[in-house]
Amino acid sequence: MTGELELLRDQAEAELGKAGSEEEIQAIRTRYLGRKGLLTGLLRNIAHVAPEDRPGFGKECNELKEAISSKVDQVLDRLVSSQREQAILREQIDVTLPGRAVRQGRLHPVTQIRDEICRIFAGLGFSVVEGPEIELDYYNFEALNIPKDHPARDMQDTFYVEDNIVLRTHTSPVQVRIMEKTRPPVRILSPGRVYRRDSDVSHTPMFHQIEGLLVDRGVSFGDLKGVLTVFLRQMFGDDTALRFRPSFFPFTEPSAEVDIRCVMCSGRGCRVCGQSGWLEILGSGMVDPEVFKNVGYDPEEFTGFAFGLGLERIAMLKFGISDIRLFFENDLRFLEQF
Ligand code: 2NL
Repeated sequence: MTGELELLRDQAEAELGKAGSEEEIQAIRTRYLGRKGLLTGLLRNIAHVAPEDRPGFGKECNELKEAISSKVDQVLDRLVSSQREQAILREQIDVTLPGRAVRQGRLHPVTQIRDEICRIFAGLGFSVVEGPEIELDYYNFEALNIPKDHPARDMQDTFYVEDNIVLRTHTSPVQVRIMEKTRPPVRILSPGRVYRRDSDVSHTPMFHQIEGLLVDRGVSFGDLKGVLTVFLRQMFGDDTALRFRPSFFPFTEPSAEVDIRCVMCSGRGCRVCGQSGWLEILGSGMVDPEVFKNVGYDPEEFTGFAFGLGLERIAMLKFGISDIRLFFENDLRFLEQF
């Protein structure tokens, strides 16, 4: 190797030995091997070399080029892997640190009760239906045999949107709409929000209701008692005592309210059941023939029963809650208990 080439090699190796960054190493590659680099410059001077020495000179130049190039690669590799090693040390993760807890959500107690009731009635062949919360006076009252001057309209203080438009006071209008559209047999359950102008420890202006309706040929009060008994025993336990009490609703005749033995005191008498030993759970009855006429069913051909219950009331009894307003405050300390 000529002295000039040896000098170039030693110089390149010395510079690479001192290079501390990727940029410096790349700069060395360019300075020696680039198009305008030192080695390329030497090769361009081949004209000044004696003709017989040219093949040897060219070969040596190429060998040096290879040597510097692989040295640059080697130094670069070493730098990259040592940087990587340092990064790994720097970014070490402490796997013993406690993790961040994921807060688990849960269903609102009223939703839990709704789902449970829907599940029980699904097992009895009922399907769930829904309808508008803003309702025509006709579907909320008129079709249900509650005329304009009927005292029931005072019993249920109603939110009026416009003259003939109300916030529904029960979910019965959903069932009226279904009956208008379909022929019996009908077996439906209508859960949903209802609205009444009322507010104290046991009333909120919005609450949740479920109503049920079964219509077919030959449906009797015995069917009403059978279906509601199966439902209440599944809901409150197999040995729950029940009683059916005569009552009145404009849309059913005869009508009955259903009580269960008090879940708090087992009938001995307490504050929750007003010392009676019984809790009123739902209202029910045989659908009034007037309602059937309004939806185009022949009351001589079809009979049926209907019932309605308030979900917050059931949830209060089931979970032992004394103030209905707690359901709507969204206080997690309350909601996380269910
Ligand atoms: C209660 C009482 C009741 C009904 C709701 C009903 C629906 C149609 C026809 C006839 Cl479409 N009746 N529903 C019947 C009896 C009682 O609810 O205390 N609810 C909280």
